[in-house]
Amino acid sequence: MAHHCELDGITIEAQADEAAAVANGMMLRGREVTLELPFAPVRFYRHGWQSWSLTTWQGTGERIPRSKPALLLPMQTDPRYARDDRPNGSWVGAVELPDGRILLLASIGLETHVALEGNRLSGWCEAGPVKWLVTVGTESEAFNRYASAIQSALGRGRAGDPPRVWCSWYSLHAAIGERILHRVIGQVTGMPFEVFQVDDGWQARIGDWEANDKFPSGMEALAARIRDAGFVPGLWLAPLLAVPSSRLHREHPEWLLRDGKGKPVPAGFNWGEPLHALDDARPEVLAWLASLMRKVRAWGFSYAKLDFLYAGALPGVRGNGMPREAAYRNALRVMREALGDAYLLACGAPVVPSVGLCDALRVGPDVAAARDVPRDSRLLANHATPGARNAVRTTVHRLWLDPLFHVDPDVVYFRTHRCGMHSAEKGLLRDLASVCGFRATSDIPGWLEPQERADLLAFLASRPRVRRTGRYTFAVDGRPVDFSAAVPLPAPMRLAGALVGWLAGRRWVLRLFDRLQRRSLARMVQEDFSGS
Ligand code: 9PG
Repeated sequence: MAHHCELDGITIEAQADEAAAVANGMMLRGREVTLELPFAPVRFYRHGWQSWSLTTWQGTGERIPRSKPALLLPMQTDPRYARDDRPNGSWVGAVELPDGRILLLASIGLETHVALEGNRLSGWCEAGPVKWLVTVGTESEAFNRYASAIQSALGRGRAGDPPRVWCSWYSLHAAIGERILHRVIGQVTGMPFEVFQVDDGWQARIGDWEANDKFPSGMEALAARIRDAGFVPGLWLAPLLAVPSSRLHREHPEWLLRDGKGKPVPAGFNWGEPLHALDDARPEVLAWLASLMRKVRAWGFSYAKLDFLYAGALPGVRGNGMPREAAYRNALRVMREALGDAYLLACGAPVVPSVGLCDALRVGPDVAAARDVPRDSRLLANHATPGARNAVRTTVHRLWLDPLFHVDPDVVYFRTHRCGMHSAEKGLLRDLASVCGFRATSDIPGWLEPQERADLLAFLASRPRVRRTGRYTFAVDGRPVDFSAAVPLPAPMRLAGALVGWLAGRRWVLRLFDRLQRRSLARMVQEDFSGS
């Protein structure tokens, strides 16, 4: 049905089942809604599906190159829209009008997507009709209104300051073991962290969440050691994934999410193996997830970093026909409840479906000890993989989510040892962490020079006053900070990219890469932790 609307002096022709004026905008209802604007917008706000997905303002005529290879796409974005070349995004789309104001179209519901074609902004839902907010204002007004609307519908995470976290990933990666962690715990003891978080590398397999043989004393003993040192024990898991080599995969093939042909839905490739997703609409899977979370609590961990959560919302055939994001949200709720009062950080997570069920959400790709990895960004057009520039770009476009959960920009670096970033780049990550108010690092104290250690301690203790002065600029305790250099996408290298893209799509290449990476990490850890 057509509705003729006036919004802040702009005449919009809207198609929707219903339309009603609300404070500061309009509420539409429908499975599909379209807004015909009286002029061509200048820029489109593209909101990525999950934590790592590219989120940025783009030119309305700008075509973002498709990322390669297809095998890795499910880890980067919603695979259903990965081939949609229009400016498009998940749940929310906004346009910048010629006069600088922002017009935002966003669903108060799940399973939705927004795209721009010429002057027409459209939104649709994969499930039934939903409510849509249309609002015009400054950038912060428009996004704040959307954040409060989602908060009213879905709730929010716990209030108060986020904990300060020491996380094992960005120094030791999967080369952790209890001997090394005990030494790191010794070094971190007395430093002002609330949480010591054990990341990827403790588990037998992705899917088999038991200690591997590098943790002969078991997870309960590790948690006790962390608690004795004065920290809240934190643990990483990817509970919605299973790799083919896992016992879970072998013993419960019926738990895997499958496509219309009965094949497991591809969920990416990592750890040298294809990733498969669990069918989170199955009651047995939900019961297993709850008992896994209770087990982690019983071990003594009360901070859970639940990762690769997008797997639970991939398109597939769910037995009860439940829409994919609703199924994911229900699984997250089950895990949330089983975790009791533990702190829940969602990572690799579909953003809006996680609201109200997590305390923190990673809002960008991983940082890394390098500003940019040209292989990924320029050859593969992949802006969702580890690298400081990718992390800053997406995070700075997601700060409006702050009222809904603790906004996690990932860790910061102070070290020079085993870090390829210049001090200005490390400084930018620290400033972003200050803007987010989330403080975490993986720097091993023994790797730090005295000045670096002093800077880390000062950073952990600091509570700077942050004022936003522009889209990408801030005053942090009065000092101007500008993130705009991280925003432009690096120029693609198409020809070489085609070759590297082909190679990166071969499983044997990915397996080889994984093996080489593991070997060099093991060597590094051996060098750094031999002797004493
Ligand atoms: C552990 C890590 C850390 C990290 C998480 C997640 O291939 N990929 O695209 C890819 C992206 C992110 C990623 C790993 C692989 O990192 O964000 O903090 O916990 O898993 O494996």
